[in-house]
Amino acid sequence: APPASDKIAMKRIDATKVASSELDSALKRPSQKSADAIMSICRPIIDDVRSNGDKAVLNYTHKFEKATSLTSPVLKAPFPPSLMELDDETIKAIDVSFENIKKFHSAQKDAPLQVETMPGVTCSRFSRPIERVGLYIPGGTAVLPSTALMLGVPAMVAGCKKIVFASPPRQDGRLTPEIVYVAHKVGAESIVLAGGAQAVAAMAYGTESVPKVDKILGPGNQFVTAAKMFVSNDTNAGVSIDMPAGPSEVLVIADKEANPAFVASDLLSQAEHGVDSQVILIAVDLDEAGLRRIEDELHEQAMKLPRVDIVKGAISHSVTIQVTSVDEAMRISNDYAPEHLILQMKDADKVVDLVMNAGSVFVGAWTPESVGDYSAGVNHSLPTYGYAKQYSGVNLASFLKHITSSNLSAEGLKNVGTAVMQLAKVEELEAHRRAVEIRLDSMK
Ligand code: HSO
Ligand code: ZN
Repeated sequence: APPASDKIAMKRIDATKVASSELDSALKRPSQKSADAIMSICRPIIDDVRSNGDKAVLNYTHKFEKATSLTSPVLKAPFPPSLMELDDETIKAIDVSFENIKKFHSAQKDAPLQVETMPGVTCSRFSRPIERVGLYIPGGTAVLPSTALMLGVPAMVAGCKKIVFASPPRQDGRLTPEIVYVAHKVGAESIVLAGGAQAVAAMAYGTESVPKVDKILGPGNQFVTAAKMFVSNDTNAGVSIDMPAGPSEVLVIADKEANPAFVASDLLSQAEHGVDSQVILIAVDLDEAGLRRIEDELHEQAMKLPRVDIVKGAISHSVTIQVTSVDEAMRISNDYAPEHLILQMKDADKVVDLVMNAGSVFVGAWTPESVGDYSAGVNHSLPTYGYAKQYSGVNLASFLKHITSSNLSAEGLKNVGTAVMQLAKVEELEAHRRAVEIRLDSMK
């Protein structure tokens, strides 16, 4: 075994022995930079893009991405094949994932519904696509064409008329070809070659060449998140967003039956995302030897990873919590509301019934989170930072509006009119009352 000091290890907390406040503080997400500080950087960028359009966007891309050869901030479809040259294995992998994501999201279509609430009073609901959507694909330490799939495919399935991608280009001014290929497959009309607040502002307000969109979706760093929050609060922009995004996280619940190597591999696959990622292991009824096996695996596997330095950062604010029952594990998990919840335990599928708050659940030994990150069909754009308590992950409905309609017959108006007139009277809204009365009188 390596000397204790060099070991990549999560701290341990025995939930049966500590005060609940100690448990709470161990489960705190790593704190974010203050929103004010971030906003004071974003605000001038947003204003600049609003007033100076393409020129401002291009300037920021030259400055932040060092892509100084770029002469236009937008790549319009049809995208040249030379920008999406890929090897066969990658094309196959994207195609398989595309089909699975498409299948699962197509199945989320809900049929229009119609209910007669009283004889002659018909209420309906139907959905329509959001017309123009802007999909942000982060750059940074890892390129994520999978995120392009997770946002682009549901937008396509929903029938959004205008799909705009935005992603920061590489220094040579190009995007990673996988992203262009996905944009092509989902029928995107253009790709904004920019990142950060400048990309968000361009899509929110539109520029000479960037189309204004109605909703902006996709994860990003704190600048992207702050800019999304800002534009969604600006009534001049008339744009909505998917959800606030924070660093990625996973919570694994493992019992004695779990394979320690599998458990460690899942913790690490999330830890390698970023130094601010957080991974939590809840060990149900594991003895010292059982905990050790997972910890040794974690260290050994981590040391072999190319991103071991990032892993070390994430592990430094991660924790193992020892509990004695599945109920206790689920209580803690529901309270934490993890973005990803992995159940590696006996009868894992039955435990799913106890899940109240989580972005996406991975059930049993053969379901690593990676399958959901890429290819199974579920979406990987999920609520982080405890927002799984009130938000759903990206899904087909994220790209739709539900519209209701009512259609009454004369008989229907007779049936419901009395209630309407009485409530209008209570609210002292006489015109409302008369709109019914005038019709009832006309029937006499
Ligand atoms: N686990 C990430 C998604 C991702 N993983 C993209 C790999 N590529 C956040 O859900
Ligand atoms: Zn991942």
